[in-house]
Amino acid sequence: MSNRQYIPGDETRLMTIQRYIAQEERLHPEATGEFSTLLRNLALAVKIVSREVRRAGLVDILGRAATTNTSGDEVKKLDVFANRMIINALETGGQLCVMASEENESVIPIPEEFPCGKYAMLFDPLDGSSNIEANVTIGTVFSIFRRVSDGCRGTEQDVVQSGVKQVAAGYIMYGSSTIMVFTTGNGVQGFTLDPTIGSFLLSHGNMKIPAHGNIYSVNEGNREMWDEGFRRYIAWLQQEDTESGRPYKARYVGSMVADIHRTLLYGGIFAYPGDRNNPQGKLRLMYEANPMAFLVEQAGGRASDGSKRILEIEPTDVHQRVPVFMGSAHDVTTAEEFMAGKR
Ligand code: AHM
Ligand code: MG
Repeated sequence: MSNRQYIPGDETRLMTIQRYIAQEERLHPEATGEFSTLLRNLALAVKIVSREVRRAGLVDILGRAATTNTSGDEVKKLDVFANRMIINALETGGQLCVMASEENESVIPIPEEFPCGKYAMLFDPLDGSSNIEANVTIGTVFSIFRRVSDGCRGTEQDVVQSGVKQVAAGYIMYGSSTIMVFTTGNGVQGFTLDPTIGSFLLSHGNMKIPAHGNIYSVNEGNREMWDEGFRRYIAWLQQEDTESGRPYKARYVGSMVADIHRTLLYGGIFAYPGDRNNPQGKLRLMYEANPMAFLVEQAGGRASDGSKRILEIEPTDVHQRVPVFMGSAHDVTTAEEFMAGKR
């Protein structure tokens, strides 16, 4: 299949998300079209979220909503809007059997009046929400599984599956442009929103992460609370050794979507380790770690919880957290070696 990229000015070579999915479906004669409809509906929802993110400074939807989410984090109004937008756009289509959102305590059933389908979707509607008011990049993360429960209306069983079972995952980053990056298990593709025509166009075909990089991305304010192995690893990255490309550069946006996007493009390592106060770290397995791990692996990188593959973790709770180390294969392996006391 041709993943030819959009060259600005060459309007004859546009590859939209729809065209890409249609091409993919032709490789699977058994495909019913349900999945492409699901992605189309998601793309529409996030275009509207993107519009609201861009207008956020102009209208009075910024600021704290009077609530906290199930993980105890503060919820901002844009989170509430994005959450509602995605639910509304996807519950009516007939492709999903159930949803789960980082912002909702319980799974989100598909109302009886709407048809239900064979997929289950989890999402973090606006990740990096502490950055909203500073006009810093934020994003949406999604993860899609096949229904495994009996019956048409899904249950928690459908959204608490191990990451290796994901059929698709991706993120939408609301940065200087809006980009949707996703995988269906056949490489990673990035589509940039052209606001003048309202379409996502292939801009980053078959993304590959460099085998090693020279950037580390972690909240170093937590250093004192980290395990000794990880502290030694970061200290080692900061030592000068021109032959092995050290010292590494430090880059940390504090929006996982932005930090992972940069890591996919430039390589290096993104980490949110456990620490003595939060042994499982901060990031959620089902909403953040699994979808990003699927993307990073599909781009040729590695995603670990410190000792094993994130995608192989058997989840027990839809909101559980997990330590995260992902990025260039070489860098993640070195971090694991330090944490295992081998270096
Ligand atoms: P959120 O889902 O409440 O926005 O939290 C997740 C975010 C990630 O995007 C980011 O990697 C991390 O939290 C940053 O946390 P910290 O501020 O502790 O560095
Ligand atoms: Mg969030």
